[in-house]
Amino acid sequence: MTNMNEIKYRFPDGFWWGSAASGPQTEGAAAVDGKGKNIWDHWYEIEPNRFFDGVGPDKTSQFYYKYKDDILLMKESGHNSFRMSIQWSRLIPEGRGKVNQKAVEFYNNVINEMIAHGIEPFVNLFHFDMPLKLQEIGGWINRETVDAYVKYAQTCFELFGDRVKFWFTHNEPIVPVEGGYLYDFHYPNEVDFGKAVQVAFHSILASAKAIQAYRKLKQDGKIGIILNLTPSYPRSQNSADLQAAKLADAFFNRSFLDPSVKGEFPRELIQILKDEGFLPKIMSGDLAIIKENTVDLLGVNYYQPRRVKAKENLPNPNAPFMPERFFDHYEMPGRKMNPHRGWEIYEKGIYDILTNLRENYGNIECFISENGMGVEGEEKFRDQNGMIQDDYRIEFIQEHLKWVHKALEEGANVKGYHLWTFMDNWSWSNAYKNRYGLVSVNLNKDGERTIKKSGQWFKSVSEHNGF
Ligand code: BGP
Repeated sequence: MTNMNEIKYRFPDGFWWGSAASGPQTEGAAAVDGKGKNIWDHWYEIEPNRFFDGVGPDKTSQFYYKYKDDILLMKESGHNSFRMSIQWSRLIPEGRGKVNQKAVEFYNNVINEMIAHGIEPFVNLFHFDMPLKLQEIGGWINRETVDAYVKYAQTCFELFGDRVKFWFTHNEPIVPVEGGYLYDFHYPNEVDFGKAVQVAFHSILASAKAIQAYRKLKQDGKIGIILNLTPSYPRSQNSADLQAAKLADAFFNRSFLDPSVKGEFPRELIQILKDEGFLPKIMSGDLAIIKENTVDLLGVNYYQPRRVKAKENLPNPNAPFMPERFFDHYEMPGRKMNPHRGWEIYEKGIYDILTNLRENYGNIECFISENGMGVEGEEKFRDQNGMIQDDYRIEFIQEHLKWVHKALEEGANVKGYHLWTFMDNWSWSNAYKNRYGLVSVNLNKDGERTIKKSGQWFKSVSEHNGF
């Protein structure tokens, strides 16, 4: 482990070290103490085979019952902060209406326990978990969901805002758009570009309205959004490839980044939506609300870059409209892959994002809110003392942190690093296939936790504020 004299990469005082998780992926207790159903509970009921090994959201790591011990493990693995989410369908079982007092008690307990152990709570409001009752009226397509969400957000601020000083409106709001309405990996698994655009617009509007509601309460904290940014790299510097990368960037990054930070949408994107007849329904006053309620800070989730090239064949005009009408994906020869997840590992991407934020987004305050490596079959790395020797994860984190450090030296306004994730957890369709945690969870032994080598290493990084 690191010794004080050997620190080459030192981070600023007060740097946030920790990890991120979400309610639906960790709490379990999916139908307990008055929790309502969300789309994941529902999808699992109707299509269990969609989920790896048929494991559903009821089987997650049982944080609902084990949070006290888990918070001790956070401490033991060097956390000074932790991002959790409140499950909308636990707090307000039908999405709107009655508040569930058991949920209030649970989230109060978790927040208080974290604070008692010196762990700053970062709280996210929406992590893909649309309450089923609201999905039944169209979810984000229906404007009533925006109103219900703002009420839910306000309820959270009023209940927990005396102690929670870092709030986030959404985690990766583009993912429900992509998964639910374009590429079939989230419920309601439709393919409909027009709906996708409406969902995106309402998510952004909801975020701005929640920010507005938060500021009215004058609670003396910060509010932001968490975006998965995937820097778009062109195959070559020829103008057609460059244009392809620019449009992919507008669709997948700037669509949410620009309205969240600058309060306006990318012009290129608006032009495409206009030309193709896909502008969303906007009510008078909406754009002003988005303009006036931009974020205080940004969470950056980074896993992989997006590599694109100009289209090789003319798009089929009869195929459903997709962003891929403007570019092809490009598999760069020699790229480094995480074979378990099928995602490219490109550490410099994290630096390119931070540099872009510094140069083009007013150097908005930000932190790395997710970055991590999912690995299948980690049990084979368990040694005779019971510890998983995940040196590959240490290397993965370290190589990304070196680039974060370089960005910092050049003036990036980055305040912390949260790994995905604290303990192995359930994932949206891969269930427990890939493990991401600093702490392992043994599903065959009632979810027994053991700190991995990466957890010990992370503690030393946090204690020394560097490595
Ligand atoms: C992000 C999500 C997380 C998490 C992570 C890992 O997109 O915010 O919820 O799941 O990705 O991805 P996966 O679980 O699909 O491997």
